[in-house]
Amino acid sequence: YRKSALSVMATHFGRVAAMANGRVPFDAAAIANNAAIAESISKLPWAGFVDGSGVGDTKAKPEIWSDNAKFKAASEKMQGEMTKLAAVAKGGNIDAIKAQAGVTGGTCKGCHDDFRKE
Ligand code: ASC
Repeated sequence: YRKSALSVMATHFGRVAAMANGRVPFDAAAIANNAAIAESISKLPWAGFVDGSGVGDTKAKPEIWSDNAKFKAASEKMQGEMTKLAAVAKGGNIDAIKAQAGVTGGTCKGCHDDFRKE
């Protein structure tokens, strides 16, 4: 469940990032739609990090459970920045979207650096 939710979120955030980076032509409606979906999905993965589920085919590091307050804080930071991205995306200002997409992507990376195995 958590892998699926993170994968769907990454797909929709990736569509925003691709337009913010200029790899895909800017489309205001598509960027707002994808950012809104990424924001919704950002709330979902966390219920999947059940105690004892850090075994088997997973990149989840044990620190998710041993330092759970830090993990929770990192996940909440990302959700907050995803909410800001959805709001900015609605506004349609490409420079503001670019800036916020960078901040939001940084919160994805920050959590991966600490809590995801290579
Ligand atoms: C993505 C994605 C991530 C983040 C990260 C940002 O599109 O799937 O995990 O952005 O690469 O640094």
